[in-house]
Amino acid sequence: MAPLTRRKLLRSVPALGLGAAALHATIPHSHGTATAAEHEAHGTPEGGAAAPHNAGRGGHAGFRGGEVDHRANGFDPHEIIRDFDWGKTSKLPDGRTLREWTLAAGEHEIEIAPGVKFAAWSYNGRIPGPTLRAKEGERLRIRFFNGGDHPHTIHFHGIHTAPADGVLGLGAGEIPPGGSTVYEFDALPFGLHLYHCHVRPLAEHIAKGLYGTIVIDPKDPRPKADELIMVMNGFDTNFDRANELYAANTIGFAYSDRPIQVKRDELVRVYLVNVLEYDLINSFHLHGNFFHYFPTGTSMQPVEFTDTIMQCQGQRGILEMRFPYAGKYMFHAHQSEFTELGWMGFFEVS
Ligand SMILES: [Cu+2]
Repeated sequence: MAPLTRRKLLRSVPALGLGAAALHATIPHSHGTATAAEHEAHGTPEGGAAAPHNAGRGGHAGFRGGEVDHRANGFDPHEIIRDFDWGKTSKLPDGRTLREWTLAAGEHEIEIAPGVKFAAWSYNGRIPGPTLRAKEGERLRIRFFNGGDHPHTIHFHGIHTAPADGVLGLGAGEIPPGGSTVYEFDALPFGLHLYHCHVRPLAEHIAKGLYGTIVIDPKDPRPKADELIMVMNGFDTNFDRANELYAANTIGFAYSDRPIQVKRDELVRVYLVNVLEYDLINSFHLHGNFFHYFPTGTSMQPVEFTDTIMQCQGQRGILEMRFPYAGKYMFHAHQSEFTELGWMGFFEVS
């Protein structure tokens, strides 16, 4: 008999609450306390199960049983969201700017939901990795050190030479444990790009957490805004190549527990990237407002004014919005299943 999976349970159980015991038994968890799936099941009002302690969320599902220990994880989604790493700059003989970073791959256990541990791989100890920020046309140099127990690389999206591509058989190829290399290329084209490990099995190397974003500002910069980075991801906690948890910036419900503070009428710019493995499509839906959408951020002209966009893995885009009214406005994947398993949050407009 084929093993019972979360997906099959979601299909076969009309109300999540009824499936709580089965989910608890199915999804491995490291602690004696309730799993995220169980929290989820109990917290779903439609399930008619125990009343959620997070009723303050307006009836939306969440994880019970405390908060993730961000300090133990070594990163906090509330800091990652506004953390852009401009690197270290110097001048090249031809007058151009050289911008440099050091990225190290490593392996460490993180808590992705209260009491749910995950054996993660990361760049610089955080998931997503640092959000690198540069200006169009600069020279970029990234020193890579592999501090993990498996071969890894960094494959950057962008326009560059073959040896800088970070794949097997080109340039330094796969970097063995303890090894290092340097990736160097021009910051082109302007826009929003991603980087990730490109060692096979690729799905595992990405799903473990080896990815991040690079933002290249156009020479004629975008208007001043409150800028946010959101990397849509998920975690396969029982290695069945299906995700049990979904999030923006790794920790499900983080921006529901503590909404993102923004100002009324101020321009908000969201750099949105989808790195989600195992699911074909991800999406972003905003409540109470619309946004302009710039796919890949490679044009200054938006292609759409909408409240919902979708991205397959590797797709990304810039969202620009202003909130005309104060209050709390939800955002989430419009796949309800992802929402209920962590990918949702709030903007709090003051
Ligand atoms: Cu890797």
